[in-house]
Amino acid sequence: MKKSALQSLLAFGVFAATFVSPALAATDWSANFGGCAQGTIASAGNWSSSLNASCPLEQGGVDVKAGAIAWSSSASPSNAAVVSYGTSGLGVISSLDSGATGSHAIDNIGLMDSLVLKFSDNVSINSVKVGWNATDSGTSNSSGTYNDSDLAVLAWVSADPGDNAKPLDLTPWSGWQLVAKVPNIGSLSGNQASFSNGGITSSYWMIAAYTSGDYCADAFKLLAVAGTKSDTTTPPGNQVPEPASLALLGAVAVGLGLSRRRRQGT
Ligand SMILES: [Ca+2]
Ligand SMILES: [Ca+2]
Repeated sequence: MKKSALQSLLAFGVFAATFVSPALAATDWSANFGGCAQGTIASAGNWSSSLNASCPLEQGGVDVKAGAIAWSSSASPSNAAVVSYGTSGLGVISSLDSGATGSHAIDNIGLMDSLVLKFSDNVSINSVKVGWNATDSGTSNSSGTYNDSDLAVLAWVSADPGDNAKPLDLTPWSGWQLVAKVPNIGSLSGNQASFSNGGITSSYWMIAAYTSGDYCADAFKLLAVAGTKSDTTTPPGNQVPEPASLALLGAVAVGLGLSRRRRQGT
């Protein structure tokens, strides 16, 4: 069976950080998306045109903007938009979403949604917080029932794509690296998770509805991210200090998990 775009993407991930705890990690910047205005609809694959420039995100000297992307199980990108829900955070509406609760979150029923975060500096993300999730607020729509909120954090580790390029082009997927998987963030204290990130820094990060446990039916809205700022001036997508053996194991593990998901369906 053909892999979906996200599956292929995550299978190329060479590092999956160990989830640590819901406690706050040491940070020197944070961004809260609770005050963002609506984004605009981006045409398929052109995530950068959905970047929300009006978010009040100058915190800790790091500016960040959020863009949306969604794609189908056959790796076709969809039109998508960042949608703001106040203190619930940011969701993604894509072309197959109904607009119902859960559907207009970052979800993976129908299409697989993610937010791309574009930072003004090279940063490391070490914690995420959601303001709404399907674990706390289970809901159903015509496409299915959301029952948890598995989340993935990925970093762009390839060349700087620039303002108008697309780091989410369908090739090469290896430009993104899986940094952390957070199973069911809505079950954690404060709907928040902290994790080790292996020292990876980038100016492009992605927060995606992901798979573990039941491998499907995830929905959440991203309220905040935090982390550390790199002291270097290297372009986005740089160092990835990871032994090859661990990298291979991580890729295999992810691939096995995703194969299982495909067998179970979404
Ligand atoms: Ca959605
Ligand atoms: Ca799930």
